[in-house]
Amino acid sequence: MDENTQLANPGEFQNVFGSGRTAELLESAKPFMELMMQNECAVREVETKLNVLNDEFSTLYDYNPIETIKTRVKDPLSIVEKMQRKGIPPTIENIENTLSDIAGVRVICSFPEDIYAIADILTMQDDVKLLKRKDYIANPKPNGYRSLHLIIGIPIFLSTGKKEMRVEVQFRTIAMDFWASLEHKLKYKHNIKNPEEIAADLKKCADAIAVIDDKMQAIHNRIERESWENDADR
Ligand code: 0O2
Repeated sequence: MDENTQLANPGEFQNVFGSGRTAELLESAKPFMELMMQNECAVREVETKLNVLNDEFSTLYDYNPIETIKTRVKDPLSIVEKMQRKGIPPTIENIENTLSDIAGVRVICSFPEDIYAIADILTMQDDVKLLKRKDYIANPKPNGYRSLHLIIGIPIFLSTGKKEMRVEVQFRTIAMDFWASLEHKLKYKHNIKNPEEIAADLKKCADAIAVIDDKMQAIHNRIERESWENDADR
């Protein structure tokens, strides 16, 4: 258990769950659990769509554009913290209307061109709505962060009918993901002597990674082209 998830006073747990109101408390948490379940389902829908595309590419072209798919549903504490940061009371209705990143899918591709190809194919599907697109690859953040972010609307089918869910889909190359994981650590370590120096080093790495990603793309394209030409000559 990390320091964020520790109860301020361990006795609180006893007070809450030993108060004879356990059933009532669990009942009142049901709408929130329902929201989390629906977001789990939305994440699974998107993951399945991406796996289908990857399988199709693998069968037709002997090529996997997607290296890895990581999924997560934002944890309840982070949801409440984000609502507090925005100054909005964390009711179910407010959470649903405000947050677009409760359901998150991260798609790790080998090459930058795969990112745009898979993002386009996904958003062209007729049950997927593109709600927002932020291209931090074409326009990197000042710290060097690069990724393509989409917010998509996708239906899930419940016993009561269809419900449209929002899912944040982040696309990155393997190298961009490697960088973002390390950079993310910097945000949560508060006992570092020279964070500015590390941030400057990370920025240099991000720029070097962008150059390498482009070079790897060019080599990959050349291999594909030459092997295709050789096959055509035979
Ligand atoms: P977690 O734990 O990854 O979910 P918004 O969500 O729209 O209110 P914002 O900043 O406009 O906030 O969203 P944006 O820019 O689309 O970024 C949201 C997510 O992208 C972040 O989620 C990170 O996952 C990732 N991200 C954005 N900028 C950076 C960055 O500079 N470094 C790294 N490592 N990741 C970044 P969360 O909510 O921060 O956390």
